[in-house]
Amino acid sequence: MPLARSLSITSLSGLEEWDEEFDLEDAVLFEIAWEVANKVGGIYTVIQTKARLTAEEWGENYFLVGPYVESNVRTQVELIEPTNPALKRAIDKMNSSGCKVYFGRWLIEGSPYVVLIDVAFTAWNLDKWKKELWDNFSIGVPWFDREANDAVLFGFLTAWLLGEYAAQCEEPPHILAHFHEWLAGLGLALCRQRQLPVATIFTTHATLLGRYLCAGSVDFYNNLADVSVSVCLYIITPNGLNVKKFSAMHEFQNLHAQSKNRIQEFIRGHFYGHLDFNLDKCLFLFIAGRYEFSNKGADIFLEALARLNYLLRVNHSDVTVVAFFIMPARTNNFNVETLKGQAVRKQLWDTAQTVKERFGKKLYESLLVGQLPDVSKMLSKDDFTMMKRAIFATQRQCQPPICTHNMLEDSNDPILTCIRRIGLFNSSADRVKVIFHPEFLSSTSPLLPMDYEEFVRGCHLGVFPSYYEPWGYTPAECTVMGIPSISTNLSGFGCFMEEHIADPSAYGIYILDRRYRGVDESCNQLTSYLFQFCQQSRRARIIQRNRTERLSDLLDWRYLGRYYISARHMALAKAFPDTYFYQPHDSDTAQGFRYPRPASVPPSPSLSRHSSPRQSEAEEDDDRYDEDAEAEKDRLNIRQPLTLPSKKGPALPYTLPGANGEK
Ligand code: G6P
Ligand code: 1S3
Repeated sequence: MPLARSLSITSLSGLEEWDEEFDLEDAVLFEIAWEVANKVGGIYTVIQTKARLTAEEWGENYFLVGPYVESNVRTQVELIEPTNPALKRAIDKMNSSGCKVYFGRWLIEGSPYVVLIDVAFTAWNLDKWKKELWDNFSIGVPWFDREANDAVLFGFLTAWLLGEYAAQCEEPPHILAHFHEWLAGLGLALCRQRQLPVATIFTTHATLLGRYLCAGSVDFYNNLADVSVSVCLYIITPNGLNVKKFSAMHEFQNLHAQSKNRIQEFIRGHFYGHLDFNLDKCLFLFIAGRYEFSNKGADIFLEALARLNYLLRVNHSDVTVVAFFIMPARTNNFNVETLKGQAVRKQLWDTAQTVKERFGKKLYESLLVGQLPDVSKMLSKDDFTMMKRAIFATQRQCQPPICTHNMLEDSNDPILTCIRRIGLFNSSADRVKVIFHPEFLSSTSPLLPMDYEEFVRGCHLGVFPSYYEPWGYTPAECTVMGIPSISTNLSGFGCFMEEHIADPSAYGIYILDRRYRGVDESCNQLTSYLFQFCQQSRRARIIQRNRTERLSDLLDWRYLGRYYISARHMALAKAFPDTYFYQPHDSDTAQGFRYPRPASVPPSPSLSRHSSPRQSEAEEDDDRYDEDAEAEKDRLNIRQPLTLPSKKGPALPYTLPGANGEK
């Protein structure tokens, strides 16, 4: 079996190099999660994007373990014979004992091996395993809770797999099992209880308890001390992404322009008959994610939009804001008015093309005979009739719709109810328009045929004012695409960026204070961020996007993967002290890394509050400037040492607010 070797992470355009001496010998890594090849939420993104780096370190000895879901396997997994002889024997043994376990390659970057377990096939064991759970751990599972039942089956089956694998190895194995979130957590408890020779890691993504507490009427953060939990935190592992680098440095700016054009096309259709605003001065804002109205901050975003609408109106701004809400809810498909909008736009386009062709033909014929055309005769009566009819079709008796779909619970829907209360109805006088798209985006949609990435690239600002957000991939995704975003100091992402960037807003990373301010104050802060953003010139936005994109290395797994790597090495050394020795990284001072303010931002603190780039009126719409010189200036200004982990133990990448008892 080929030996997996330890990994050396080289420098990422200036971020500190990191090299850990650690020979993995013959260790085998099983990474276990319900979201392996099975997209439910953010954990899928963690596993899927991290796979390449982990596969680079562990090679043939890396196995992801997840549930077998036929529709996913058909599109994402190539089933093959197990490559590792002991694993093959273990899988064969399980399959001859009433289980269905599959082996394959997950067709993503890094092509990791996957072991997929059909939990439903072994449901005959459920009662027995639930009893065992009660007898040994005093854990009772509700009778008909599908999610909990799946967790029981998955937990027992993964523990069975690990035990069987250990039994099939000729030499005493060095197994490392990494479990993600409670849905996989039972496997870990069973490994301990059965005393399997397995080093274990558990990663919580904090998906459940906090979410439910926050969504209730508990003032969560001010009452944290009263919540009875026993948590043993050890390493915080920030979530990374696979950062795509383009050979042309500013390709992402071109992609922004292309995607924005496509969103503008959609807007032309959606607002047909009411296109009384300048699309060139129109800014696209969006919020996206799981539909949790207050946890995700959709509530304060709407309130801030109402205030922004007022500010733009009283200041006679020529800017129009279109705010998209992309949050899936129960619907009966697209509504007629929305589909009609796109049909009307298409008809106008077709009419324009027909007239253009006729016009072009006449022009050509005239030039062929050596004459300049008589412009007054270039369009016929029929052409005018056709154009008038197309214009008549754009008449509309109602306002452009707020919601693109027929909602099943229209009258109780929190977003729609709030919109009714604040009165943002897409009227002509409103400078802020709202579009609620209660379905995730897809490139095959007849309405807005764009996938999520294309859509984000075309927007100007992502707004994620979450009240509960363990990490939050949405602003991170914006950052690596060079799109500014608003997050909060109650999200893992916001805290991480606040810790690592001296002046985050200068880089287009606005971090809202939802921890130390009341809701109304946070809402005012959000309104002022939005209003400031609307006042930026195009050139300022371009500069800001460049700065945002420059942060992407910080969010790359090639940089952030080190926390996972440290955790794995620590776990192996703890479980197998005779074979592995974990030497924490050679540094005493875990000062952490910080991006300084961009060189081009004025140093005065009063100005730094507005440190998004601002230009004079004359420069307003000039989108050409020396981007490379700007980038170079900032690059030279960056880079301070990052030291991880310290001798006393792994350095925390950042401290959660309140973690040191500060108020
Ligand atoms: C990119 C393109 C420019 C375009 C600009 C629009 O930078 O390269 O050609 O003018 O986007 O920016 P805006 O913020 O107005 O969408
Ligand atoms: C969780 O998924 P969620 O959307 O339920 O895990 C994600 C990955 O760690 C994290 O980004 C998110 O904040 C959590 O909430």
